[in-house]
Amino acid sequence: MDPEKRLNRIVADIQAMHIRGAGRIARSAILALQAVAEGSRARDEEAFIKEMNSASRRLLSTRPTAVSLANSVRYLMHRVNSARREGADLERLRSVALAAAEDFIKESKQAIEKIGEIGSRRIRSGDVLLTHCQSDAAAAVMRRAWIEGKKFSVYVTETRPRFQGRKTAALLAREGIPVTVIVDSAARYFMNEVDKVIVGADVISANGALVNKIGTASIASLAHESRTQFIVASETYKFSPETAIGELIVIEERDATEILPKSFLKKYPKISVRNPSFDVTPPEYIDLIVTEKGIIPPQGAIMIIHEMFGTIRPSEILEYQTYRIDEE
Ligand code: RI2
Repeated sequence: MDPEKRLNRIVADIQAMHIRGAGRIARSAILALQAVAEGSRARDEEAFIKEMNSASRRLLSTRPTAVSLANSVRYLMHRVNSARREGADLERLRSVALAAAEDFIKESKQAIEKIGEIGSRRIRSGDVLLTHCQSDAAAAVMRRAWIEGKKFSVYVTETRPRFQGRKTAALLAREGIPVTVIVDSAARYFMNEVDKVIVGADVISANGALVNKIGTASIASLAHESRTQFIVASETYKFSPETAIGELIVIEERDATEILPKSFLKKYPKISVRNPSFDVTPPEYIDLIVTEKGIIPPQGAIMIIHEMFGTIRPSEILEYQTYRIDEE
């Protein structure tokens, strides 16, 4: 497919949530940049970087909260920009971009495997789990534990308004795991039966707070109240470096029609709707974060951020932030 078309398609699919899940979004953005690098007709290095920057901006504007997306773009563009600073020519820049894309995709898939391996050690036979939304990282933990022969069952919330919980339920059921679907508001009703809550992450901030699908924070507070362990499964590229330099995470608000049908909204034009996609779970409610580098308490988030982004200059962190780029 023509690289421009490929980019447009991926941008549209991320926006419409045909491609969704923080990890998948990041990998798709990388595939789009890979297509742009491969098909670039730039005649010199500056034109190539300009083209890549412009594709990055389009991708970054799709889902404002997804730090995974910004970090994947940063990962690739940091390598391209560093090569340029070292004097790489056009063909070298292209090959650096392609190699970075390949590495990111390989490493992000390995990270999920590793999270499964590490996280499954925290699951015991007889456990009753509860999960919210759909997360590849959280699913990897449950799948791995099940394959290892642990017997447990899972409550899955529907996850309004887009019902990603149905997908999680189907996925776990296909593995043979006993699954019970509940409405989001039934979490309190069942929490006393639950031993562990396990969810994925869209963002982990520098203070260890979790930004995840709307409803996660209420579930975490219920878990806290009933002394139920709350586990987050997150690849380290969902950790937000900008929060370490004082920036706040932008919470995406989506269309009212995700909640109410168009006809209803038309009939009652005075009714307003708010539809934030994510909420923030404070670190006090989180027992542990399972990453591919090991298990950390939420207070360890800042160390991961320093380890990962210590080599990236603050200007590069800000360069690939959605709202700054949109301002141009
Ligand atoms: P993985 C999703 O966001 C959910 O909030 C989920 O917990 C998170 O991404 C992480 O997903 P959305 O794209 O990367 O449905 O673990 O808004 O698959």
